[in-house]
Amino acid sequence: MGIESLGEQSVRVADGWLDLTGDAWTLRADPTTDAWAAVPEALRVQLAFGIPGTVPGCVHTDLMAAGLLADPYVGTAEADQAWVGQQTWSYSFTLNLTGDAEELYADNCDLVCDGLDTVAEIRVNGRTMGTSTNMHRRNVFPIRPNIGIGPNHIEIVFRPALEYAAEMARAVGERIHVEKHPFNLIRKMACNFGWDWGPSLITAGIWKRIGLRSWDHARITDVAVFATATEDESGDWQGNLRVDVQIQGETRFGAVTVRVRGHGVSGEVVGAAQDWTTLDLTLSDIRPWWPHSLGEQPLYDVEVVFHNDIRVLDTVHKRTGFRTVALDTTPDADGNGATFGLVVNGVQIFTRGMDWIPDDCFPSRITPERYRERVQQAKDANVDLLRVWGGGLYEQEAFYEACDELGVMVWQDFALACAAYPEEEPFALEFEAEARDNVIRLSAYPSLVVWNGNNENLWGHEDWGWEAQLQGRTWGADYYYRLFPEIVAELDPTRPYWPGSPSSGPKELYPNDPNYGCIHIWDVWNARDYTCYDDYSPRFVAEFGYQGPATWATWARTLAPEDRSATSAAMLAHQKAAGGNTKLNEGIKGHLPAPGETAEDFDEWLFAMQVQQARAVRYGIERWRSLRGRCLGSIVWQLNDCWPVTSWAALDLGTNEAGEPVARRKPLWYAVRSAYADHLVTVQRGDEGWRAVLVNDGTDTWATRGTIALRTLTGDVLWSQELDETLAPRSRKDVALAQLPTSDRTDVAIVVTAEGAERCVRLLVEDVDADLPEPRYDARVERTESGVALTVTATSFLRSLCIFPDRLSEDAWADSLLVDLFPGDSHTFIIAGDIPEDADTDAALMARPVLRSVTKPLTLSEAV
Ligand code: BMA
Repeated sequence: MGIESLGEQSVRVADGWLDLTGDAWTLRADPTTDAWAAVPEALRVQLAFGIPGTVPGCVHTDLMAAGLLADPYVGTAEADQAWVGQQTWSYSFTLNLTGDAEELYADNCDLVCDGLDTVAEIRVNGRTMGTSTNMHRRNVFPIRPNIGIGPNHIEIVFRPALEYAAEMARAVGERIHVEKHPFNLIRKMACNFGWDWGPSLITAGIWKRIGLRSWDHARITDVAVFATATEDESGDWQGNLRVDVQIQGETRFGAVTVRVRGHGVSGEVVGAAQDWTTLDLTLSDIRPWWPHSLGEQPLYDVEVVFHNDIRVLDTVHKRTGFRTVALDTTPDADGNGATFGLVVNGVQIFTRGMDWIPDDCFPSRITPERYRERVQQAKDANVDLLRVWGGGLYEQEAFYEACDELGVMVWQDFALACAAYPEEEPFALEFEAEARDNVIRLSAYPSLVVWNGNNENLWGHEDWGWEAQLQGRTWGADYYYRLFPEIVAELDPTRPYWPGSPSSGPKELYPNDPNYGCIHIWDVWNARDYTCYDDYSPRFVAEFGYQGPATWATWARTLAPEDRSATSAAMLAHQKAAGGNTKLNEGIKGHLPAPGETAEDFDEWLFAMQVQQARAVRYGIERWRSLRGRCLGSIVWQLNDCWPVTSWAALDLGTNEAGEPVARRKPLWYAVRSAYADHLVTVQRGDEGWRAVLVNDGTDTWATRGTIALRTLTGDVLWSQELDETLAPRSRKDVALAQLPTSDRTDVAIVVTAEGAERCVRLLVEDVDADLPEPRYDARVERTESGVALTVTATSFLRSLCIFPDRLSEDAWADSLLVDLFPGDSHTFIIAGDIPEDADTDAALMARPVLRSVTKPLTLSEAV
């Protein structure tokens, strides 16, 4: 048949693609609207005449690039920028077509827009070609009859998002939502309007790829790829591939060939072309795709060629991996609950997850490298699943590509969160279109393992008084219980669907029931102490979390020196949670010495609140893993941030000297890494007193020896028992303590050491009540190939020893944090980054505020 081989890249050959991304666009504001009065006077002339526009991009990033808008991430700048979101903006481009332009000779020429944010009208040479009101879907506008030789004016006009939402409120009635703005009345990333960790920066622009595609007769419009794996009796894996190809135009005499290859195997199947052509292919001896916690991530190239006997008409390339995913929801024998666990290639796993939010308020500036770095940071913290939260996006391709390559599973929410959503038109059609679009778009990625109906909308309807306020209006139930599951079943039968996070499954069951499905736990943080995690015995926790401030280096670029205190106006502008600081202050009581809130206390405040955050989340994870079996998943709210803020995130988002984004690790990131390690040792306090729990989520048997001891903080061993346990893969074991401490002694800790796991040190009382001595230690700094090595040898008990090298060099970070040392113990921190080599720096590395541990009070000076 002579089909050209196209190599690895996803390229089209048989039709013309003219890329329109780049910086040749012009951005203008419309001076004839009422909102124009809000535009700062100094900017009016420029904005009416036009400034350079970049695509993909948005108005905010273009204004910043032109020097017309302060960085909203710094200080209180966000507060003065509401005018941006209120304007009508246009992006325009002049396309010069010469007489031999392919676009003019093809039968069809389409303007393909992968993402328009949001209320857009598309004009070509002054004529309206179409509109779009949904940021989450792709648009294709046929424009062939409207272009000609010479200059062609392409213009996309964006109306203000809130104006459109107000129109929708008049048309279908208001609906209850959290936060200030009615994000539920427009199909735009919800958190763009402000969230309890994010600013309100209402964007507009062409946020994804745009281009012109010219084609004759017929073209491929969509390709869906579904790859599953089955193991035969001899342990060989078979790959099953289904490819659905949608073709627009003339299919007669055409054929579709699908070729798959990789890792030494290849296969091919040919079928007659139809509007929708479905081809199945079975491959033997494939290597299955696994999450990184279970194995490797072999990926296979899939080439889809639409052709006739004479030539190739269109080609699409995809990449996939073979694996079978399922949700185990087997009912309990007593009928009072059900399992809820992910099963990959037949293996039931305990999910070690984190929730993912958009990595920037301006998603168009998230590069593939940045996605990859963020997913790598998650993987490095032993995270094997990211839940893409419904108040954000169906992410860009590079996110899923990184997850595929790094073995991080994705739980994808449909993009609805914390609100009632109307079921009337135009919404019903938009939801259907966006669901179809994204289910197909993301089909090939093996990392994507679950589709989920929404975030907290079922719970809100049940528990937050929505039912009364709705007065019979629609709220989205039809989407979660009918539309989305029907679309997933029709277009992607290889993936499980769950109605919501949280949800117990069937409509009749209370959505946040700990005996069923997935739950969210938010009374801890909002109202209760974190030890109340012990009151829960859930099946799967899809959200729980605790706030803590960003790192010092991130604040240093966000706050002027005089604003660096817990309660400055600028700092509070970066604390978006209702009563956030009060909850921090209340929550720390009884655990850690409460820090002051003045500028002098800023170091103490950051340290104490960050340690509290890390401990609270670690406490929760250890509880869920200690229940392994009944509980099969933990998803921490949240991995990342979209700007510099005090939030639930483990990674903050700041910038470096070059203005590049940097996600610095907060102490929580280290705590998650420890708590999610394959081998976990934890000490839990139950009704019968204390017990040690060993958990093995590794792929191999874990045979371990060690001791369980009661030690004084001065280092004496009061009693100890031997530990000698063998744990099968994916199992846990309770180990009773031979002697139980009789009272809550303030001077002792239960210490469990087990080969192959991090040592567990559990004080019997909280730090505020413990006899924490004044810290004493020896320290030494060495320069090694892997970085600066700081070795600390304790001469007194050191509690939660941390090093914050970002105090000395903003890009520096340590390999470990939050270490407990008994007298005589040593620990070496390896510090990466640009640390100056001089005596003053060495001295600084060995003392507060760079090196520090929990003391009573926190302000106590720490001796070297
Ligand atoms: C849940 C999430 C988010 C929120 C978080 C912290 O409601 O789904 O909406 O940011 O809690 O409050």
